[in-house]
Amino acid sequence: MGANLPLSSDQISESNARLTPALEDEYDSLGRQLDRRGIDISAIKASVAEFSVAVPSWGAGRGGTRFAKFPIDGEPTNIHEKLEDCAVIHQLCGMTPRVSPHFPWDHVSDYAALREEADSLGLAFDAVNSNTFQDQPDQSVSYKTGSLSSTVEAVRQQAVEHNIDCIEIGKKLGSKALTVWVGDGSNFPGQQDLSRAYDRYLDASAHIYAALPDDWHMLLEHKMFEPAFYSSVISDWGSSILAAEQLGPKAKCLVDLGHHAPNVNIEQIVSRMHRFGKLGGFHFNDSKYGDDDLDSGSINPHQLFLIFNELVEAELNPRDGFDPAYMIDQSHNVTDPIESMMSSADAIATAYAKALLVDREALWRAQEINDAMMAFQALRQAYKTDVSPILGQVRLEKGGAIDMLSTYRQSGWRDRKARERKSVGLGAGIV
Ligand SMILES: [Mn+2]
Repeated sequence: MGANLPLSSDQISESNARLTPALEDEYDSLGRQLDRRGIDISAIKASVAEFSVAVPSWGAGRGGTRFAKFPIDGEPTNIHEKLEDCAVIHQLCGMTPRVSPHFPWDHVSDYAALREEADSLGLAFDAVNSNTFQDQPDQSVSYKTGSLSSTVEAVRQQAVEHNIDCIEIGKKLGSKALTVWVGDGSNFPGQQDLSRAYDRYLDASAHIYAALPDDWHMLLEHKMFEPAFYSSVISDWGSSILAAEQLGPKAKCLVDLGHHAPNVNIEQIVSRMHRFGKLGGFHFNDSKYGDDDLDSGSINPHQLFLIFNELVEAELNPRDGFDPAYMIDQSHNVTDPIESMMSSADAIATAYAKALLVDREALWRAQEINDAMMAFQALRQAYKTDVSPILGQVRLEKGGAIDMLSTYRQSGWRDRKARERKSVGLGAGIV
């Protein structure tokens, strides 16, 4: 842990002391229940303790929609304040040790100093994210025709150079991956030659790939629609995996849970990508209608569980290796982002813990003899189990808070920051 942790560890301990007797009672009871099912609770706890998920720097601020953004008092206004808030999240939940930065939003003049600053807060940096979906004041050509797939060569060149700049920044920050999402696409049938646009994307992306260090991954993030409303160049996992195949072994696919058509079987996409060694990472969030960027597990926790069921299968059967980059990617429009990210990390780790409880032998046996009901029950029994004592115990042992939200609110962090930080003022639209 870092030397400059934001919250008082005494205060966290005091809060935990009140809750520890009840937690011990519930943990012991769950332990006996799992023991009757042949599961060692301490092994599950150890796996959950190993689990981590990155948080996005931009998630520390209030999001918004294309209609409006309503900031909160004490919201972070720059990468330094965002890191502070991310450190609060990690200190309380113990499972978000990395921050994923975004450029140029998080630009600073001294990245070595920024890395030290993060380290002192107990944090490291995760994948760097490039931005070629909006124009910046100092750039020479506009992304209004797209970026990596633009028909304008100077635009493609600029987008390639920006991504290479992001790799260079990432090297200084200790990152090992570049996440590339492009908003490229079209709004009218006929506006764009669908094949040539993809060709241009592949050609430009190959230049970025060539600049990637050997131990890095290039994570390709697909998205069905928005900002393009007729066609997107990298619209689905098919376009993504074909591009990753063509680029080479360092290119992998990133699944953002909100970037699919409604009711798509995302867990099956996960399984397919892993089958071909192309599952590179996740952006966790939840949705009701489209790319809603709601809190993970808030709408469909069962889907999150089924996805983790596939991820645990992948862990057990790593094929060409299995090391996906997990990250939260949400827009917190009506909540304190710190509270949303702690609650989401908990929902994600809960889905993972439940997936670990699946009786794999029983599941595989039922699958082999085509016993659909018993195969389903193997999943259902795990899903029904309340694993919260395991998560609470993991947090307690890591120096985090058993009850994250009440400990956070008691700390008065946001009120204190409201007095210290300058106001972000009225903002328009999503960040
Ligand atoms: Mn995303």
